[in-house]
Amino acid sequence: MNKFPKNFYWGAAVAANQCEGAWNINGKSPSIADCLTMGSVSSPRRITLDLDEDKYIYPSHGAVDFYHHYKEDIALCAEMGFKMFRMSINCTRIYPTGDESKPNESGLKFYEDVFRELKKYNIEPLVTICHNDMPLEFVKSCNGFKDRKLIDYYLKFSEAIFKRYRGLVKYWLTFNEINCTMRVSGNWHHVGIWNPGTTTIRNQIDDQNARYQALHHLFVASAKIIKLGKSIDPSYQFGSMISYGTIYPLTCNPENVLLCQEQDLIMNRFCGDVMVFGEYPYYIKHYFEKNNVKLEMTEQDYSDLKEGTVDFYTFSYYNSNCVTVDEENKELVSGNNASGIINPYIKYSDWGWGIDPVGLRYTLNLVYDRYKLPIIITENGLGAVDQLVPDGNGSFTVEDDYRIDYLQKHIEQMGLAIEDGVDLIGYTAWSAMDIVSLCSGEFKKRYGFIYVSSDDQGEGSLIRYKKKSFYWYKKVIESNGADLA
Ligand code: BGP
Repeated sequence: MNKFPKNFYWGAAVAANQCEGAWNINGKSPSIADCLTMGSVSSPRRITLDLDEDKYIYPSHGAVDFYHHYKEDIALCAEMGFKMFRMSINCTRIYPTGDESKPNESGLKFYEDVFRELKKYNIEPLVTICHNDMPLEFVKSCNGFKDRKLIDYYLKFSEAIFKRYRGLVKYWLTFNEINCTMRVSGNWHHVGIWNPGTTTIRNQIDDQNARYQALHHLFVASAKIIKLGKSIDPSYQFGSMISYGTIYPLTCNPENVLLCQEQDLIMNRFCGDVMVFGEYPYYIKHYFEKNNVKLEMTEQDYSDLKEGTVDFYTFSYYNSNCVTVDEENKELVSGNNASGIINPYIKYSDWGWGIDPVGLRYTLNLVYDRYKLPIIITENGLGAVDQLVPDGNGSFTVEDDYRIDYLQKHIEQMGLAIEDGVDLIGYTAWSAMDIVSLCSGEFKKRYGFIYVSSDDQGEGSLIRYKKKSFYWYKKVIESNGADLA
């Protein structure tokens, strides 16, 4: 018997600033992503408030030029049999600096064309309203979401897209990986806060109170966007988007278990709790008190949060991590947005992220048990260096068995979670085609089913090639997850 439900949403994801390129044309202004330089594992991406294109490479500027290749890319996704395509809208194409009273028609038209193209192939878009983008202007004028006025900006932007894309889009996510704001690194990517002295993504100067205040503004914006969306089209469905950094206690020492529980609540559950239940949970009040965080919240905020809860729950899952109270035992490894202690039971990717498929089944059960909402896994995949080789038919391919292995094992665990009773309705792997890496800016950290010829110098023909995983995923989708071989 097939474990996956009949209308399961198989697909993959991208984000506007990581794939589109065309960073300054047709009215678009620079976003916070456009002033991040190329980096690597050893040299972090710089944040340059003033662009210096002679000195630095800015990977988002050209990216893989989805802006001009979207028809070709969507056709390839359709060939794999996609049912869903997760993408984001870059707000700096619509209200480029934030001050405009009318949306930029060229930006609106671009996404309309993309949605129409998806519709042609019966692919359902899943649209992230804000995926690490914001007019750079806002960082300079009001330090991003620290300022309440950004709530109105995102409402204005959302109203324009909700009205324009009625009938073309049904599923929306408000803010990508909103819980990353719980970490210092979230300052730039997630709330557009820059404090004097910050030079790179990895070493940001933090004003904790401002960051949490900004997060509160994100919650309120998200809730008001959901209310607004439903008033424009009651059939719109909204989801949360949580970066789930699954955590284990390194040993069964009760102190480790307690530490693990605390971190899981704060880092992984808090934001989901607010978005699903519409209120701040009990444990965060204590955490804020302990850390001397004082937030400004209005009565209206409380009712907005209550009235703008999500319809489904989504999360990204790449790796798991361990925690311990033992000071001696602290061999650190990285991971998506979080680091932890090395786990002797799992293997690690070339970028040091722990590969833990069983952790995905565990996480699915955790979140379903808590929220009882339909779930979509909106990101999951393996970043690796790929080698282009002749395919024997006059073109090129990548023999990416390591990626197939990663995805196959994760999908297997998804099937088991469905058997456990979890209401998993979709899976958008990261990523459809190779795109710019968020953490390092590299092109060589590739996730796609489709190889895109571009390199870390920002050079390349941008020709698309089908990897071995492309054909494999096509089979997975055709068989609705029954054939994973
Ligand atoms: C998530 C982001 C994505 C994506 C992914 C992989 O946190 O939502 O935008 O980039 O991580 O990370 P990276 O590209 O740094 O390997």
